[in-house]
Amino acid sequence: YKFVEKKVGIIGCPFNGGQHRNMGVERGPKRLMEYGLIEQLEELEWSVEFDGHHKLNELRPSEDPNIGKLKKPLYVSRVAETVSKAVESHLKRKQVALTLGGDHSLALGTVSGTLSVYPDACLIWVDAHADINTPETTKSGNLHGCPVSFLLGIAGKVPGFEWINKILSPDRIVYIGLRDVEASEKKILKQLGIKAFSMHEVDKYGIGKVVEMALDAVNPKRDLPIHLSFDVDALDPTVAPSTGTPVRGGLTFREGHYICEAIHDTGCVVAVDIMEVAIPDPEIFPDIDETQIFATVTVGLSLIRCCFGETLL
Ligand code: 5AB
Ligand code: MN
Ligand code: MN
Ligand code: MN
Repeated sequence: YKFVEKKVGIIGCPFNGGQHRNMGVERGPKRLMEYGLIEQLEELEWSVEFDGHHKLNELRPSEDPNIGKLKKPLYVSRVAETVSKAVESHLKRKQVALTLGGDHSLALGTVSGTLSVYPDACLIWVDAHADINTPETTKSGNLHGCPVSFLLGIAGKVPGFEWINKILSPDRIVYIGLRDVEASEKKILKQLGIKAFSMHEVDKYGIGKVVEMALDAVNPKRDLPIHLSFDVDALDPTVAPSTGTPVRGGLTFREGHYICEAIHDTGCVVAVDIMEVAIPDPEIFPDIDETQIFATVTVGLSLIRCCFGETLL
Protein backbone atom coordinates (compact mmCIF):
# COMPACT_ATOMS: atom_id res chain seq x y z
CA TYR A 1 0.00 0.00 0.00
CA LYS A 2 1.46 3.29 -1.14
CA PHE A 3 -0.02 5.65 1.48
CA VAL A 4 -1.37 3.61 4.40
CA GLU A 5 -0.44 0.81 6.73
CA LYS A 6 -2.66 -2.26 6.73
CA LYS A 7 -5.06 -0.56 9.12
CA VAL A 8 -8.64 0.57 8.62
CA GLY A 9 -10.83 2.93 10.61
CA ILE A 10 -14.56 2.33 10.25
CA ILE A 11 -16.82 5.38 10.49
CA GLY A 12 -20.47 4.42 11.02
CA CYS A 13 -22.82 7.17 9.83
CA PRO A 14 -26.48 6.46 10.51
CA PHE A 15 -27.78 9.55 8.70
CA ASN A 16 -30.69 10.34 6.40
CA GLY A 17 -30.89 14.14 6.55
CA GLY A 18 -29.70 14.62 2.97
CA GLN A 19 -32.78 13.06 1.43
CA HIS A 20 -36.50 12.86 2.16
CA ARG A 21 -37.56 9.25 1.52
CA ASN A 22 -38.39 7.22 4.56
CA MET A 23 -36.47 4.16 3.32
CA GLY A 24 -34.17 3.64 6.27
CA VAL A 25 -30.75 4.62 4.84
CA GLU A 26 -29.88 5.59 8.41
CA ARG A 27 -30.12 1.91 9.39
CA GLY A 28 -27.58 0.70 6.81
CA PRO A 29 -24.37 1.13 8.84
CA LYS A 30 -25.58 -0.82 11.87
CA ARG A 31 -26.71 -3.75 9.70
CA LEU A 32 -23.41 -3.84 7.81
CA MET A 33 -21.57 -4.11 11.13
CA GLU A 34 -23.98 -6.74 12.50
CA TYR A 35 -23.30 -8.91 9.46
CA GLY A 36 -19.68 -9.22 10.51
CA LEU A 37 -17.69 -6.47 8.80
CA ILE A 38 -14.94 -6.35 11.42
CA GLU A 39 -14.35 -10.11 11.31
CA GLN A 40 -14.33 -10.07 7.51
CA LEU A 41 -11.69 -7.34 7.38
CA GLU A 42 -9.62 -9.09 10.04
CA GLU A 43 -9.82 -12.27 8.00
CA LEU A 44 -8.11 -10.26 5.22
CA GLU A 45 -5.43 -9.37 7.77
CA TRP A 46 -6.39 -5.76 8.33
CA SER A 47 -6.15 -4.29 11.77
CA VAL A 48 -9.53 -2.68 12.40
CA GLU A 49 -10.53 0.30 14.51
CA PHE A 50 -14.22 1.06 15.09
CA ASP A 51 -15.33 3.62 17.64
CA GLY A 52 -19.04 2.88 17.43
CA HIS A 53 -21.60 4.59 15.23
CA HIS A 54 -21.54 8.37 15.30
CA LYS A 55 -24.48 9.92 17.12
CA LEU A 56 -25.35 12.21 14.26
CA ASN A 57 -28.98 12.79 15.34
CA GLU A 58 -27.68 14.88 18.18
CA LEU A 59 -26.38 17.40 15.68
CA ARG A 60 -29.86 18.14 14.41
CA PRO A 61 -30.60 21.82 15.01
CA SER A 62 -33.95 22.79 16.50
CA GLU A 63 -34.47 25.25 13.66
CA ASP A 64 -33.23 24.52 10.17
CA PRO A 65 -35.18 26.47 7.56
CA ASN A 66 -34.71 25.71 3.87
CA ILE A 67 -32.17 27.85 2.05
CA GLY A 68 -33.87 28.38 -1.29
CA LYS A 69 -34.81 24.80 -2.11
CA LEU A 70 -32.11 23.19 0.01
CA LYS A 71 -33.60 21.04 2.74
CA LYS A 72 -32.02 20.70 6.19
CA PRO A 73 -28.90 22.62 5.17
CA LEU A 74 -27.62 23.20 8.69
CA TYR A 75 -28.10 19.58 9.79
CA VAL A 76 -26.31 18.26 6.71
CA SER A 77 -23.45 20.72 7.04
CA ARG A 78 -22.88 19.95 10.74
CA VAL A 79 -22.94 16.23 10.12
CA ALA A 80 -20.60 16.50 7.15
CA GLU A 81 -18.15 18.58 9.16
CA THR A 82 -18.12 15.98 11.94
CA VAL A 83 -17.59 13.17 9.45
CA SER A 84 -14.84 15.13 7.74
CA LYS A 85 -12.95 15.37 11.04
CA ALA A 86 -13.39 11.66 11.69
CA VAL A 87 -12.00 10.76 8.26
CA GLU A 88 -9.13 13.18 8.74
CA SER A 89 -8.17 11.65 12.08
CA HIS A 90 -8.08 8.10 10.69
CA LEU A 91 -6.06 9.15 7.65
CA LYS A 92 -3.54 11.00 9.79
CA ARG A 93 -2.91 7.70 11.57
CA LYS A 94 -2.12 6.01 8.24
CA GLN A 95 -5.40 4.12 8.24
CA VAL A 96 -7.79 3.70 5.34
CA ALA A 97 -11.00 5.55 6.25
CA LEU A 98 -14.02 3.35 5.56
CA THR A 99 -17.31 5.23 5.87
CA LEU A 100 -20.64 3.42 6.06
CA GLY A 101 -23.71 5.45 5.03
CA GLY A 102 -26.23 6.76 5.36
CA ASP A 103 -27.17 9.04 2.52
CA HIS A 104 -24.63 10.33 0.03
CA SER A 105 -24.59 13.92 1.33
CA LEU A 106 -22.14 12.41 3.85
CA ALA A 107 -19.53 12.35 1.06
CA LEU A 108 -19.32 16.08 1.38
CA GLY A 109 -17.65 15.29 4.68
CA THR A 110 -15.71 12.18 3.75
CA VAL A 111 -14.08 13.67 0.66
CA SER A 112 -13.32 16.95 2.45
CA GLY A 113 -11.59 14.91 5.14
CA THR A 114 -9.52 13.08 2.55
CA LEU A 115 -8.54 16.32 0.81
CA SER A 116 -7.39 17.89 4.06
CA VAL A 117 -4.84 15.12 4.55
CA TYR A 118 -4.16 14.34 0.87
CA PRO A 119 -4.78 17.56 -1.13
CA ASP A 120 -3.80 15.81 -4.38
CA ALA A 121 -6.19 12.86 -3.91
CA CYS A 122 -8.48 11.85 -6.76
CA LEU A 123 -12.13 10.86 -6.41
CA ILE A 124 -13.81 7.91 -8.10
CA TRP A 125 -17.59 8.31 -7.82
CA VAL A 126 -19.55 5.14 -8.58
CA ASP A 127 -23.25 5.95 -8.79
CA ALA A 128 -26.36 5.93 -10.98
CA HIS A 129 -26.48 9.68 -10.30
CA ALA A 130 -23.95 12.48 -10.68
CA ASP A 131 -24.86 14.17 -7.36
CA ILE A 132 -23.56 17.44 -8.80
CA ASN A 133 -26.64 19.66 -8.50
CA THR A 134 -25.95 23.10 -7.08
CA PRO A 135 -28.24 24.92 -4.64
CA GLU A 136 -29.43 26.76 -7.76
CA THR A 137 -30.06 23.73 -10.01
CA THR A 138 -31.49 21.20 -7.54
CA LYS A 139 -35.17 20.44 -8.12
CA SER A 140 -35.59 18.08 -5.16
CA GLY A 141 -33.68 20.21 -2.65
CA ASN A 142 -32.12 17.00 -1.32
CA LEU A 143 -28.50 17.49 -0.46
CA HIS A 144 -27.56 13.89 -1.31
CA GLY A 145 -27.96 15.05 -4.92
CA CYS A 146 -25.50 17.94 -4.41
CA PRO A 147 -22.28 16.91 -2.61
CA VAL A 148 -20.04 17.04 -5.67
CA SER A 149 -20.92 20.67 -6.45
CA PHE A 150 -19.84 21.65 -2.94
CA LEU A 151 -16.61 19.67 -3.27
CA LEU A 152 -15.81 21.41 -6.56
CA GLY A 153 -16.50 24.83 -5.06
CA ILE A 154 -19.29 25.63 -7.54
CA ALA A 155 -22.12 25.66 -4.99
CA GLY A 156 -21.66 29.33 -4.13
CA LYS A 157 -21.73 30.64 -0.59
CA VAL A 158 -24.22 28.71 1.51
CA PRO A 159 -24.57 29.59 5.21
CA GLY A 160 -23.27 26.74 7.37
CA PHE A 161 -20.91 25.34 4.76
CA GLU A 162 -18.09 27.85 5.32
CA TRP A 163 -15.95 25.08 6.86
CA ILE A 164 -15.38 23.49 3.44
CA ASN A 165 -12.05 24.87 2.37
CA LYS A 166 -10.42 22.13 0.33
CA ILE A 167 -11.54 22.25 -3.25
CA LEU A 168 -11.44 19.33 -5.64
CA SER A 169 -10.23 20.15 -9.13
CA PRO A 170 -12.62 18.97 -11.90
CA ASP A 171 -9.84 16.88 -13.45
CA ARG A 172 -9.43 14.86 -10.24
CA ILE A 173 -12.93 13.34 -10.28
CA VAL A 174 -14.27 10.57 -12.50
CA TYR A 175 -17.66 8.87 -12.56
CA ILE A 176 -18.62 5.28 -13.32
CA GLY A 177 -22.15 3.89 -13.67
CA LEU A 178 -24.19 7.02 -14.43
CA ARG A 179 -27.63 6.61 -15.95
CA ASP A 180 -29.96 9.08 -14.24
CA VAL A 181 -28.41 12.50 -14.71
CA GLU A 182 -30.55 15.64 -14.81
CA ALA A 183 -30.21 18.13 -17.68
CA SER A 184 -28.83 20.72 -15.25
CA GLU A 185 -26.18 18.23 -14.17
CA LYS A 186 -25.24 17.27 -17.74
CA LYS A 187 -24.60 20.93 -18.40
CA ILE A 188 -22.24 21.22 -15.43
CA LEU A 189 -20.38 18.02 -16.39
CA LYS A 190 -19.86 19.42 -19.92
CA GLN A 191 -18.88 22.90 -18.81
CA LEU A 192 -16.25 21.61 -16.41
CA GLY A 193 -15.10 18.84 -18.76
CA ILE A 194 -15.58 16.18 -16.09
CA LYS A 195 -14.77 12.63 -17.15
CA ALA A 196 -17.71 10.29 -16.80
CA PHE A 197 -18.27 6.69 -17.84
CA SER A 198 -22.00 6.08 -17.96
CA MET A 199 -23.62 2.66 -18.38
CA HIS A 200 -23.36 3.32 -22.13
CA GLU A 201 -19.57 3.23 -21.93
CA VAL A 202 -19.69 0.20 -19.63
CA ASP A 203 -21.73 -1.60 -22.32
CA LYS A 204 -19.51 -0.39 -25.11
CA TYR A 205 -16.03 -1.02 -23.70
CA GLY A 206 -16.59 -3.47 -20.87
CA ILE A 207 -15.86 -2.76 -17.24
CA GLY A 208 -12.15 -3.68 -17.45
CA LYS A 209 -11.42 -1.02 -20.04
CA VAL A 210 -13.67 1.54 -18.33
CA VAL A 211 -11.85 1.26 -15.00
CA GLU A 212 -8.51 1.53 -16.78
CA MET A 213 -9.67 4.65 -18.65
CA ALA A 214 -11.10 6.12 -15.45
CA LEU A 215 -7.81 5.61 -13.60
CA ASP A 216 -5.84 6.98 -16.55
CA ALA A 217 -8.00 10.12 -16.42
CA VAL A 218 -7.50 10.97 -12.75
CA ASN A 219 -4.43 9.02 -11.71
CA PRO A 220 -2.34 8.32 -14.84
CA LYS A 221 0.81 7.29 -12.97
CA ARG A 222 -1.09 5.49 -10.21
CA ASP A 223 0.78 7.59 -7.70
CA LEU A 224 -2.04 9.70 -6.24
CA PRO A 225 -4.21 8.73 -3.27
CA ILE A 226 -7.66 7.45 -4.25
CA HIS A 227 -10.98 8.12 -2.53
CA LEU A 228 -13.68 5.72 -3.75
CA SER A 229 -17.24 6.87 -3.10
CA PHE A 230 -19.58 3.98 -3.95
CA ASP A 231 -23.34 4.57 -3.92
CA VAL A 232 -24.91 1.10 -3.99
CA ASP A 233 -27.57 2.40 -6.38
CA ALA A 234 -24.84 2.20 -9.05
CA LEU A 235 -25.58 -1.52 -9.00
CA ASP A 236 -28.63 -2.78 -10.81
CA PRO A 237 -31.72 -2.93 -8.56
CA THR A 238 -31.79 -6.70 -9.09
CA VAL A 239 -28.41 -6.78 -7.32
CA ALA A 240 -28.93 -4.02 -4.71
CA PRO A 241 -32.70 -3.57 -4.43
CA SER A 242 -32.76 -2.02 -0.98
CA THR A 243 -31.63 1.55 -1.59
CA GLY A 244 -33.28 4.97 -1.57
CA THR A 245 -33.21 5.82 -5.26
CA PRO A 246 -32.93 2.66 -7.40
CA VAL A 247 -32.56 3.06 -11.19
CA ARG A 248 -32.86 0.23 -13.71
CA GLY A 249 -30.03 -0.72 -16.04
CA GLY A 250 -27.18 -0.67 -13.56
CA LEU A 251 -23.91 -2.46 -12.93
CA THR A 252 -23.98 -6.21 -12.59
CA PHE A 253 -22.76 -7.93 -9.44
CA ARG A 254 -19.41 -8.68 -11.06
CA GLU A 255 -18.98 -5.23 -12.64
CA GLY A 256 -19.41 -3.63 -9.22
CA HIS A 257 -16.91 -5.99 -7.67
CA TYR A 258 -14.46 -5.63 -10.52
CA ILE A 259 -14.33 -1.86 -9.93
CA CYS A 260 -13.40 -2.43 -6.29
CA GLU A 261 -10.85 -5.14 -7.09
CA ALA A 262 -9.11 -3.06 -9.75
CA ILE A 263 -9.02 0.05 -7.61
CA HIS A 264 -7.62 -1.97 -4.70
CA ASP A 265 -4.90 -3.32 -7.00
CA THR A 266 -3.52 0.19 -7.59
CA GLY A 267 -2.34 0.20 -3.95
CA CYS A 268 -3.49 3.85 -3.80
CA VAL A 269 -6.78 3.57 -1.88
CA VAL A 270 -6.95 5.79 1.20
CA ALA A 271 -10.72 6.14 1.67
CA VAL A 272 -13.83 4.16 0.77
CA ASP A 273 -17.49 5.16 1.21
CA ILE A 274 -20.26 2.56 0.93
CA MET A 275 -23.42 4.61 0.79
CA GLU A 276 -27.19 4.39 0.64
CA VAL A 277 -27.75 0.84 1.86
CA ALA A 278 -31.33 1.10 3.14
CA ILE A 279 -33.12 -1.04 5.74
CA PRO A 280 -36.79 -0.15 5.26
CA ASP A 281 -39.48 -0.57 7.85
CA PRO A 282 -41.71 -3.43 6.58
CA GLU A 283 -44.80 -1.52 7.74
CA ILE A 284 -43.99 1.32 5.36
CA PHE A 285 -42.40 -0.63 2.49
CA PRO A 286 -44.13 -4.04 2.40
CA ASP A 287 -42.80 -4.65 -1.14
CA ILE A 288 -39.21 -4.91 0.06
CA ASP A 289 -38.67 -8.16 1.91
CA GLU A 290 -35.87 -9.48 4.07
CA THR A 291 -34.34 -11.34 1.08
CA GLN A 292 -33.80 -8.07 -0.74
CA ILE A 293 -32.34 -6.43 2.33
CA PHE A 294 -30.05 -9.42 2.83
CA ALA A 295 -28.90 -9.23 -0.80
CA THR A 296 -28.13 -5.53 -0.51
CA VAL A 297 -26.28 -5.73 2.80
CA THR A 298 -24.21 -8.71 1.71
CA VAL A 299 -23.31 -7.11 -1.61
CA GLY A 300 -22.21 -4.01 0.32
CA LEU A 301 -19.98 -6.20 2.46
CA SER A 302 -18.45 -8.03 -0.46
CA LEU A 303 -17.74 -4.75 -2.27
CA ILE A 304 -15.93 -3.61 0.86
CA ARG A 305 -13.93 -6.83 1.05
CA CYS A 306 -12.83 -6.38 -2.57
CA CYS A 307 -11.67 -2.83 -1.79
CA PHE A 308 -9.54 -4.38 0.95
CA GLY A 309 -7.94 -7.04 -1.17
CA GLU A 310 -10.23 -10.03 -1.32
CA THR A 311 -9.57 -11.99 -4.49
CA LEU A 312 -11.43 -14.82 -6.20
CA LEU A 313 -8.40 -17.09 -6.24
B1 5AB B 1 -27.87 9.80 -4.71
C1 5AB B 1 -31.64 13.70 -8.07
N1 5AB B 1 -30.69 14.03 -9.08
O1 5AB B 1 -30.86 15.75 -7.11
C2 5AB B 1 -31.69 14.84 -7.01
O2 5AB B 1 -28.72 8.65 -4.37
C3 5AB B 1 -31.33 12.37 -7.43
O3 5AB B 1 -26.93 10.03 -3.63
C4 5AB B 1 -30.21 12.38 -6.48
O4 5AB B 1 -27.06 9.46 -5.87
C5 5AB B 1 -29.78 11.01 -6.01
O5 5AB B 1 -32.55 14.77 -6.14
C6 5AB B 1 -28.76 11.10 -4.93
C7 5AB B 1 -33.00 13.57 -8.70
MN1 MN C 1 -25.16 9.15 -4.73
MN1 MN D 1 -27.29 7.42 -6.49
MN1 MN E 1 -29.43 6.86 -3.80
